[in-house]
Order: sequence, then C-alpha cells, then structure tokens
Amino acid sequence: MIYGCLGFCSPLLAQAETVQVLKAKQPITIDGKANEDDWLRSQWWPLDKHILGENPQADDFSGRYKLLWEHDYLYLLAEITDDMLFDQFANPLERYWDDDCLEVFIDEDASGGEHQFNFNAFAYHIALDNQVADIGPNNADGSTNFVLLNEHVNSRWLRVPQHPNNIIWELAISIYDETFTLPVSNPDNKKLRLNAGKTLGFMLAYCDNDGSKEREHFIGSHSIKAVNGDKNLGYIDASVFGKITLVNKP
Ligand SMILES: [Ca+2]
Ligand SMILES: [Ca+2]
Ligand SMILES: [Ca+2]
Ligand SMILES: [Ca+2]
Repeated sequence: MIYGCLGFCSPLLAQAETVQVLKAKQPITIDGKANEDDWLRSQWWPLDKHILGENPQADDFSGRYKLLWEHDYLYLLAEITDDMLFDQFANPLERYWDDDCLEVFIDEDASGGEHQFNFNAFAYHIALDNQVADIGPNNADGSTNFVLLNEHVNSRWLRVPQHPNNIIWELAISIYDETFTLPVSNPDNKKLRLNAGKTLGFMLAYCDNDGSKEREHFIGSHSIKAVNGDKNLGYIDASVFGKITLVNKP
C-alpha cells in the first residue's frame, strides 16, 4: 500500500491511495453487529477528513470504517459516534443531506469524472431509516430528479449497548455500473458480480446534524483539495474519490 503521509503520520491515520479489500470467508449478516470473524480481522480506516462546517469534537462526531467483499456485495461497517441522531425531514427525498446520513460514493470502474446528474458514479445517501437517495438525470422539465435507490444498499444500524452514542452501521452494497438507468426496477439493470483484482472508486462520508436547519458537519474518508474554497465535491466529481482493489487474500 502507498500512504500519502511520507512517514509523518501513522499508517492507521493515513489514507492509502489504493486500499486492498479482503474477501469475506463467511456470509456477512446485515444486523448492525460486527461479530463476524471477517470483520474482526479487517482493518479500520479513518473517517476524519473535513469537508464542510466546523471540525467537530470527538463526542459530537467521530467515525471509522472497514470494508469486505464477496461476489454479490461490497460490505461496509461504519462505527459512528454522534451525540444526537436527527431526522428532521420525514420525506426521504427532501434535503436528505441535511439529516444525519452516511454517504457512500461508488464509481464502479474508477473512471472518475462528473456524475452529479448521471450514473457514472453513485452518491448513496443512507438515511437513519435506511432509505437510500441519490440524484438521477434531470426531469423532463429540467428540475433535479432526486431518486430512491433502496435496492442498491441493504443496511442496518444499532446503538452499542454500553456506549449508546456509538452506532455500528453495517451495509451490503450491490455494485451497478454506468449503464444503470431509471426506473430502478428496469429489468436491464444488472448488478455486477465482483471478482478479485477489480478496482473501484470509493469514498465514505457522514453528514452530521444535531438539530440545526442545515447539517453542521460533513466529514469524509479522503482528503479533498478545495476548488475555490469548496471541498464538497464528491457528489459532483468522482475524481475526488479514493480507490479500492478487491483481493482474495485472507
Ligand atoms: Ca453482522
Ligand atoms: Ca453530532
Ligand atoms: Ca430524512
Ligand atoms: Ca447528529
């Protein structure tokens, strides 16, 4: 692995340019519990790169994550500390980014490039009710087309019994390529079968809101170089994602 810190920071705190993702040996049960042996042997990666808002105190927001894969899914385990879980908009397509949500960015062929209004890449916003929202091609009248892609991500979160401000969020992510078209039920949409050696574009983030009108913090897994002072580029440009490679190694 190649680390970006040139020896000035520890490997755990560094973000590898390309992270190797181990293959799960056993089925992963999406139940918000990280008790599978495959999770126990997997490495934590930090979720600590500032994108928007103030830098939060650790008890306000902190997080880390692990990845695994098997042929049908990319698995993600996020451990989140958040002092207040907040879902002000019941409509899952209304300003979902201003509610607490986990945001998983997937670029199936690691092409990078613009994806805000197409499916060159996905920015799955997973809400506290586990619904999954992204933006599709504009509506016929030119308005933004917010869409639910619940079929793409199965997730469950649970509070950690002894640390109720900590949650474990477990996800099974089906991988679709850029040929995905709406509606989500289109029979031509086929999820990909994953194999060792495949490289995907990947990034993770968390939108933290504790009761404000708009999200208070937005923290990601990868450092993003600001353009005109703005680091909130992941939902527009897949070129800011990192890369992961699926490996067969135990
Ligand atoms: Ca589990
Ligand atoms: Ca918080
Ligand atoms: Ca909501
Ligand atoms: Ca919150």
